[in-house]
Amino acid sequence: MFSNHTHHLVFLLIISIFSLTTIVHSQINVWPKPRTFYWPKPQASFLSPTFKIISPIHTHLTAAVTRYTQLILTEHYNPIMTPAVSISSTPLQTLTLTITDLNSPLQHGVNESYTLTIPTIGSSANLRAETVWGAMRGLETFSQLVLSNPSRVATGLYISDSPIFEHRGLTLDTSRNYYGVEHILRTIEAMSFNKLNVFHWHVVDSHSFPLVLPSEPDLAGKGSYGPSMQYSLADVKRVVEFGFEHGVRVMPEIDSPGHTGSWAEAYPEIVACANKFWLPPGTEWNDRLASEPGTGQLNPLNPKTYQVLKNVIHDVTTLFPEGFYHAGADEIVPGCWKADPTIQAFLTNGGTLSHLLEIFVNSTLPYITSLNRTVVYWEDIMLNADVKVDPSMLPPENTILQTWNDGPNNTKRIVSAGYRAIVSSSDFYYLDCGHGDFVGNNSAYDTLGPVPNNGGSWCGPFKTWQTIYNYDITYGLTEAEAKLVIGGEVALWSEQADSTVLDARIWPRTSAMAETLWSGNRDESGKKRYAEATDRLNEWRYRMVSRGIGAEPLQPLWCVTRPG
Ligand code: CP6
Repeated sequence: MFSNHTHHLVFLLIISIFSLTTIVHSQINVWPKPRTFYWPKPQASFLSPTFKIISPIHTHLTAAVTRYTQLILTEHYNPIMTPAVSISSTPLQTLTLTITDLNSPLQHGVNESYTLTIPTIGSSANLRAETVWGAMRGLETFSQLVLSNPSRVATGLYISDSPIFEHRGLTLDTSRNYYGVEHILRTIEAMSFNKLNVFHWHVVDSHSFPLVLPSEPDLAGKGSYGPSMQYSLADVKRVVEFGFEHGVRVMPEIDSPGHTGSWAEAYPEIVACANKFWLPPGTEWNDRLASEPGTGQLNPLNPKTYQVLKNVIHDVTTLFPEGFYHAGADEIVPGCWKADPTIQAFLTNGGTLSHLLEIFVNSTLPYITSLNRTVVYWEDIMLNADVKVDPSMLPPENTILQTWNDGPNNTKRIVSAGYRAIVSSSDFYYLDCGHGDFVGNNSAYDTLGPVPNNGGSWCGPFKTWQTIYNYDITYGLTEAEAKLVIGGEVALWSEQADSTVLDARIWPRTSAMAETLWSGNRDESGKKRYAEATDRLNEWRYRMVSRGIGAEPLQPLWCVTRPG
């Protein structure tokens, strides 16, 4: 028979012939959809009960292989719309992994491509990847090609796959409400099902400081919601290691100088407007940023601020090997800084709020980069009208800006200034609107007059999966500008979420972004692949549920059980 290599070439040849004419394939129930695949006829083989994955030894890959072998042999998932497949007589015995470079670390830009060949004849399939991280993506695809009762796997299939965007993430806020570690792990697992690769852990904020740090034990000791609502060193290790085993980087965010009210429990002297009930003069309860209980902002003029913050940065970079460090810097409230007497003196002597932020950045950014980290800031640091730093202080080679306001426009402003951007436009990618849209500009409330604060986030209208799916994160950019968009992140802010609603708030809407960033949202003719995606996402939601993820339904069962 053919060698593996010849097999590969034969498939490539077939693919190139077909791509000259038209791509022929059957509907494939994989999410996110592979970039290119060739499956001319819906065929399948039984999966041998002794099916094995043959793979080189590697700490993290071996864990993934064990996990996927178990999943493939025990998952009981039958598609709603069972494809009519013809079955060949030879059961599939093995999937063989070939990896070019076992040593590539999991970091931004690592090669995640893979090819998967499952022949019609023969008992072995092949998965080839540059790196173990690409192999993990391929294992996930293979697992989605398995149907159960009895176990069958799609055959006569060739897939060549790689992501469009390198950074595909989810922000989770664990400060407003606490999440047990098991919920974080389940979320990371579900991310890997969806080929997402960055868990952005917005771990601390004004409401609580759950992260235990050895050099600054009082921050969590006094600033968390209590001893049972902290992340210990062992917890963090577990999350980071679990991330590696799933090909998901864990990027920590220590938001500062804003959003630091909880730091005042341990260090009131370094936090401006630290009073929990402080409000900027003239502000209504409803108008506060992110429904903060008095936001609390680090005082850039107090040397003690940097003593504490440098200890924090040191510990966090020790705990998290990830090459990106998110330093926050969003939503600085001018009135909060102005409430502090030392800052008042600085301002009357000709200083500005932007100078204050520049002092803060100059005293922290070089330290973070000296620890070999690329720094991510929220867009505010450059785009905020009142408080921003001069871009000359933000070296483009090690500063990335994450958007959240006014998606297309702000992305353009960032990349046209030469910065790499992560797109998290709140109009498309904010998941946190659970119950009660904020009242500010919602006309449905107008007849009711002012509505009391709902205790939650300024979440705007609920984002449907279609809203998320259809968003093009490089919209309106030139080709050169688009290259600086490294990817996107959805965000779950947790004013109105905790573990009781976590899965349903995130899934399957986040799957929509996952596909758009992996393989796009358009078919071969350039049209949005909306109808096709609806059925496939519906299937994918059921498969996620069968894997223990509480993803919410997209439609009534009636739609698929009574077609036509
Ligand atoms: N917390 C922090 C928040 C938000 C941000 N940062 C936020 C702002 C507006 C909306 C949702 C969330 N709650 N630290 C902004 C990046 Cl609509």
